[in-house]
Amino acid sequence: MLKAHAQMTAATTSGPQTAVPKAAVAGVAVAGVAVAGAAVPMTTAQATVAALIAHGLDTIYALPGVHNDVLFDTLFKAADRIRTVHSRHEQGAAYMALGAALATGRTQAYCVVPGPGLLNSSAALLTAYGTNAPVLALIGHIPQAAIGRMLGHLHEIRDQAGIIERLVDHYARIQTPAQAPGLVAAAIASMRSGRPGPAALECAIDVWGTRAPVPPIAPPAPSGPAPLDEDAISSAAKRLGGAARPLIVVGGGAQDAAAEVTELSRLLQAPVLAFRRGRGVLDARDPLSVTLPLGHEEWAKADVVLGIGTHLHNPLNQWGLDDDLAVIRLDADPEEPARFQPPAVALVGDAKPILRRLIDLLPPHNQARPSRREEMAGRQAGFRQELLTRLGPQLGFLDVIRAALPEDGILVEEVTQIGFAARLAYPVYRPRSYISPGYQDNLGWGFATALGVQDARRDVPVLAISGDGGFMFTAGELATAIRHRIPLTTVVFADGAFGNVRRIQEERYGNRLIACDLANPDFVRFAESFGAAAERARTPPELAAALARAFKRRDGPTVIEVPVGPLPSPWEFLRLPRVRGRSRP
Ligand SMILES: Cc1ncc(C[n+]2csc(CCOP(=O)(O)OP(=O)(O)O)c2C)c(N)n1
Ligand SMILES: [Mg+2]
Repeated sequence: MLKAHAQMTAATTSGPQTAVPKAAVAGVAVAGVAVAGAAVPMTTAQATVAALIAHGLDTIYALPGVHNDVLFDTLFKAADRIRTVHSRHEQGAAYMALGAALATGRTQAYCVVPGPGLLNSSAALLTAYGTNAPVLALIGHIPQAAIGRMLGHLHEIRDQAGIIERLVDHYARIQTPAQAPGLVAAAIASMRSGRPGPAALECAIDVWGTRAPVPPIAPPAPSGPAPLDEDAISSAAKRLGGAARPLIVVGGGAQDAAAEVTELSRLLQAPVLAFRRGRGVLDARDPLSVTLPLGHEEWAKADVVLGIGTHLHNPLNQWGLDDDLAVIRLDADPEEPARFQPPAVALVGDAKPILRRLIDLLPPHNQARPSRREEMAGRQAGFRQELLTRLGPQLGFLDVIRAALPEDGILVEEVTQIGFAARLAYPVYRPRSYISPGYQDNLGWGFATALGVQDARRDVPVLAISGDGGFMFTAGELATAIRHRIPLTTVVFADGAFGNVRRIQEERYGNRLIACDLANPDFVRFAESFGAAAERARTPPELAAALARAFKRRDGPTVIEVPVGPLPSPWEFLRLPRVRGRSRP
């Protein structure tokens, strides 16, 4: 459901964001961007940029064009407060904003021209929606008076607003300078309230330069703690405390509640299952931290499950439910808990304060529990052995990647054989250090998203893994990495195929291979031609040596090509059978 269609509204308050730069709100000019102490004449572009700065944004990922020239000229003048990082294709700009948002948890923005620019960025916007990432899209428009008239203006697209509104929950068009700060504030507030996610603001080519008095640009008011539903939390505490075999399942919505999830897991001796976006919430070195297969075994035996910030897609849709399993849902989106079927208890709001209260209320209800650490450590060892037997080649590479990346190094995965195996076997130690596309699983997201991750987290090494298929979706952004000196390391596993598709055709379609073989460039020479460092590694030890060299370079990108043959299928570990009663469509 749409949160808002705020085309004509101009709200003036906003939700929480990062620290507010003082100079942006002190009533002084900020590098050519006037920031109001009292209503002062400003252009729409100036008011918009000042509002972005006031909300703590320090970067905008962008690809320019005539519709946004005035905005870019304003960004030029504000360059000491907000960096403009330009990409080579709009999908690159939007994926970079997405990566920066997923890595930091903070609002990030991108700006593109209307029509084709918007559409070029749309897969990233879709993935921002799917991963609940606070990505603000600033989208240009044809002249205000011509909107909707189909007069054939440059980049005109029928019902641009309607298209955007299908992609994001909050959309508005800025039509005057005075509206801009309020609309920016409302967009950012909407991205951080309820289910977080992207928002979009449009502005017409002739409106960016319109000048008019703009009221003071307020920094976002700090929002107080949301009220807690004591009854629901207490009921959850009773059920969890009384559970013989509790299980916790975490998704992306639990990333900022790692300490609470860890404490709850210890109190309940409950395993914590994460598939993609919940990885790292419980440190993988904790034996109670499980991926799909062990989580599937636990689901079969659990009597109470607590799902935190997750759709519970695999368990509910594939593994099944019965009356012996009580499902408690904690979600920021009030509509989520009952979507599949009404839960035993619904907890709505931010995971962190709700879990903190749950932990306070739990002890009187919690039964004495023997430690499960030894049992789980034994099962983890058995599972690792099984994976080594079945997916040995993938694990060989993943092991050297884990050893090379420091504890807080970030892995950005892709829809590729090594990526699938990473979901099962790559140990994640910290929240936000494993970046996954979630349920969109859109091929080609990885490299450009990882550029945004590395751009926003210049303090840690970031590693992108791609297949040869996925890498080529955005490989041109190597030029962006060079231009903006982004020290990302990318490992391209080249099997000369859309390998996953190819294997399905071999196994399920009588080996009738179609549209799955790839003609590749020499990835080393390709990367070098951009000015990137590049090398080829054929074995895990060679990859280890190449990664050590790559992580020492901090002034530009490295591409490592790893030629591989067909890799063993991970799907027996990912598509797991129904283990409980009825399953629902
Ligand atoms: C946007 C998008 N298009 C198509 C697909 C379908 N798809 C899933 S995996 C895959 C092949 C991946 O090839 P590659 O990146 O080389 O990885 P490999 O399986 O060979 O390791 C395709 C085409 C998808 N998931 N997303
Ligand atoms: Mg491939």
